[in-house]
Amino acid sequence: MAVEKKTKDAKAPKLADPIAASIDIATQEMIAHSHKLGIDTVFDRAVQMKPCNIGMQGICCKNCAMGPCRLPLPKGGIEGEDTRKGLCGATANTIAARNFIRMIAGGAAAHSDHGRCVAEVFMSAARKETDAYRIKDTKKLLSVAPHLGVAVTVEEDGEVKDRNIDEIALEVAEKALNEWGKAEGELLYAKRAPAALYEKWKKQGVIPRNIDREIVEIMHRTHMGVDQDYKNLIKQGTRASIADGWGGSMLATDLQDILFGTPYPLQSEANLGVMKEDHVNIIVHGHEPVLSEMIIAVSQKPEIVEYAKTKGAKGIQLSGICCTANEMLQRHGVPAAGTFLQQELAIITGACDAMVVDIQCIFQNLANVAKCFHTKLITTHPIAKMEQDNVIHIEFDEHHALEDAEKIIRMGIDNFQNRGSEVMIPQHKATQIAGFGVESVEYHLGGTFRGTFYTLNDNIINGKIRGIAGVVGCNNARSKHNEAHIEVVKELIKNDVIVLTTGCNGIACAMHGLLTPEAAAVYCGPGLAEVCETVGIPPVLHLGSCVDNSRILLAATEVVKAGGLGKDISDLPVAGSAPEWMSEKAISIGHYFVSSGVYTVFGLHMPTSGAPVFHDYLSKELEKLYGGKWDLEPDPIKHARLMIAHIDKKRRELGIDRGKERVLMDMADRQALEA
Ligand code: CUV
Ligand code: SF4
Repeated sequence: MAVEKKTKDAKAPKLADPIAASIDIATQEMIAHSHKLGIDTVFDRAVQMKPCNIGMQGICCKNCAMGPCRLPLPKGGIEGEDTRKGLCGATANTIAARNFIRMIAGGAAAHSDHGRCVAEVFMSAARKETDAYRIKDTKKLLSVAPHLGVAVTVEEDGEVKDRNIDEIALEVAEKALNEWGKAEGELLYAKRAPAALYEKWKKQGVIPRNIDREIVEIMHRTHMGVDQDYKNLIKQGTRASIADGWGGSMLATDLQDILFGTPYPLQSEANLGVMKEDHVNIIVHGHEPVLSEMIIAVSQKPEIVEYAKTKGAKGIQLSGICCTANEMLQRHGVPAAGTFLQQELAIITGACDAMVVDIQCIFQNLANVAKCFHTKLITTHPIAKMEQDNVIHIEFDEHHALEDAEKIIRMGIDNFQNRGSEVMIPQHKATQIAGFGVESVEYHLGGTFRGTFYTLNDNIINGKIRGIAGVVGCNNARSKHNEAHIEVVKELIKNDVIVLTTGCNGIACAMHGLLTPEAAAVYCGPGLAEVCETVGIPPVLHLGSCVDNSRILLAATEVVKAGGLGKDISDLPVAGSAPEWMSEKAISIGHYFVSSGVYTVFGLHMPTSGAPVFHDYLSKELEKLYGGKWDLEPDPIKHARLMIAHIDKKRRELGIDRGKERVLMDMADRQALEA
C-alpha cells in the first residue's frame, strides 16, 4: 500500500522553461542540457519552490522564541490604525525596520570582512612577511595615504622625498586595519565625501565610529526588546551602510589596487563560451582577489603550462564567476564565465576541471552538481566550507599563498584526463572592454591639463551626457536572468545617460555586448554616442566588483569637485539601480547610495512593503535628511524612466535643462514619463 502511494506521488518535478528563465542563449542551452542530464539547477528550484509572501514583505519576526510572529497585511490593505503587533507588541514598522537593518548588517559585514582580509594581507606585504604579495601600485599608495592621515611628501616629478615607501606602506596598513576596531574617533574616509554630505551625516549623527562597531550595534539594537522606533533603527542602518561603502568596501578597493594594481581599460570576453574544450578549465568563483591573484600568477608559470601539456591539454583557461570574475577581469583581462545564476551551468558543461571558491554568493548546490561530473570543487576559506563529502578544502594562507595556488592548479590539471563524454560548452561569448575606475575615467574624460573630471562635467552641462547612472548588483532566480539588467541599461544609454556598472550587472552587460565602444553607435542617444565615439569608450563603464561600488561614490565626488554641478552628490543628475538584486550586500549598497544622496531604484520587490509607514519613510522622508531615497520598480523600462525623470529634475534644479529634453524626448516618451 505504502509503496503504491509513493509511486503515485512521485510525479516528475516541474522544470524551468529555458526560454522563460534567461535572455541569454548560452544559459538557455545549458538549462536544456541540464534537463537532459537530469540535474536540477537554481532555475528549476525557482519554479518548484514559492517564496514566503510574509517574509518577502519583511513582516515576519523571529528575533525571539515567542515567535516567529507574522504580521500579514489585512486583505484590502489597512483601514484606519494599523493594529498589527507581535507577542511583545512589536509593530510591523519595527519588525520590517529590524529585518531591513539586519540585512544591512549582513551585507556590510560581508564587504567589510572581505576588506579586513585584504588589509591583513596588506599588512603582511608591508612587513615583508610574504613573497607572494607586494606593494605594486605606489602611486595609488601615495594618493590613499593622506586620507588615512599618513603624511607623504611628494615632489613634482613623483619621487618621494623624506619618507620611504616601505615606511608609508606600513603606516597605511596600521591605520587601515585600525578602522575596523578603533576605540575612539570616526571613520577616516568619511571626510572623503563632499563637505556638504559630511555635514549632513554629522548633523544626523550617522558618521561611523569604526566599521565593526556599527555592525555589532545593529545586532544589539535588533535583539528582542531593544530599539523599537523604526526611525532610530534605520538611522543605525545608515551608519553601518556608510561604514560599508565609505569604509570596508572603499578600503578593500584601495588596498587591492595598491597590492595588485589600479585597473586600466583592457579587452576581454564574457559568457560560458570562454571555456575551452582542449584546455584545462579552472574557474575561480567568489570575491577576494587575494586568492585569484595567486591563481593567475601560478597559471602563467611556464612549467605549469608545460605540465598541463603533458596531460594532453593545450593550456590552461582561467575564468571567473561573480565578483572574482570582475577582480580578475579588471586587472588582468581574465574572461568572465558568467554571472551569479550561471555558476551551476559552468560545471554542467562537463569541461570544468576545477572550480575554486572562497566567500559569498556560492551555491551549496555546486557540490551536488560537481558530484555528477569529474569537477573538483575546492573551498579555500576558513569561514566558508561545505558539508558535502566530495568537496576538497585547501586552506589558503597568505604566508604560503603561491604553494596553495600551485596545489590547486595542479589538481585541476591532473583532473583534465578524467573528463566524461558529456562535454558541452555553449559557443556564445562577447567581447568587452573593462577595467575602468576613478583614475581611468579621469584620464579618458578628464581635461588634459586639469586631470580632473572637468570634461565629463562639461559634457553633462552642455547636455550631451544627460546624467550618470550606477547600475549594479546580482541576478535573482525569481526574475528572468539578465533581462532587467539589460533593458534598464539600454533604456538609460538610449536617453544619453552614461552608465557605471559593477558586480553581476557588469558581467551581464559584457555578455550582451554593451561594454564595447561600438555599442555606442548602436544603442546610445546622439549626445552620448558622440562623446563615446570621440573619446573611444563604451557607453557602459565597468568599474569592477561589488566592493568597487566605492569607485562610484568617489567618481560622483570627483564630479562634485570638478564644479558646475552643485555642491553635493544629491545635487548631481545621477541615479542608482539594482534591477535584479538578491543579496544582503545589495541592500547595504542601496542604502549607502541613498545615504550618500543618490536616488536609488531596486527591481523585483522591497522587503519592507508589508510595513507601509516604514516603507514610505525610506522612499520619501530619507530624502530630507540625505538627499537620496529608495524606490521600487519591477518593470525595467519604467524603472529606467524613473531614473531619467530624477536626472531631469536635477538638471532643472541646476538650470542646465534647457534644450536638452526638447531634443531627446519625443511627445510619447514625455507622456509616458508623466503618466
Ligand atoms: Ni559581489 S553580491 S551576486 S557577486 S553582484 Fe553578483 Fe557581486 Fe550580487 Fe554576488
Ligand atoms: Fe514576536 Fe516580539 Fe519575539 Fe519578534 S521579538 S518574535 S515580534 S515576540
